[in-house]
Amino acid sequence: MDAGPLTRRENDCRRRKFWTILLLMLITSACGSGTTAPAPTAVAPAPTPTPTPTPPPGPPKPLEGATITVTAVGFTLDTVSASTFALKDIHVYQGARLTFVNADIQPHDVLSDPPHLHTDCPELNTAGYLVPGQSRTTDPLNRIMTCGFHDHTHEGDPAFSGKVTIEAR
Ligand SMILES: [Cu+2]
Repeated sequence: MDAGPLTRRENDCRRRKFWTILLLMLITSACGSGTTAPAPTAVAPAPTPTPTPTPPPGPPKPLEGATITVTAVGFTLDTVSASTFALKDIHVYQGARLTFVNADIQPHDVLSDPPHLHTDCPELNTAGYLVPGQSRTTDPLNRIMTCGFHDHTHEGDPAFSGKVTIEAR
């Protein structure tokens, strides 16, 4: 092969080739940039702050005792206990006692359920018969159970009944 200086013809050929290639490159790059959509920037999702779990309100603490007043229209739980519990769902700690006060002008007879039998919670029967103005405290409620109580002089009247659940400490 002749390694000497290129002929004019060869030179022209090279120049044409060069410009052709350059033109093709420009076209492809133009096409490329025209059709290629910019790659979507991957947006890192903002870290979701872990919500601090609100502890569910636990059951209210059982009472150390409660006072129930008997009036002409029914039983009333003392206001402090009533702020936490309903008369029909009193919760006390094991060993607690209930105090019954007869604020009526009639006698009342506080006894354990079941009506007529009064056998479920003999501890409650200590309250028993109360003349007007009299009050009495039950024996300690030591058994883990639910005790219903009622006024025997108003047997079957829901206003003269209640329930206490004894819980372990
Ligand atoms: Cu009874």
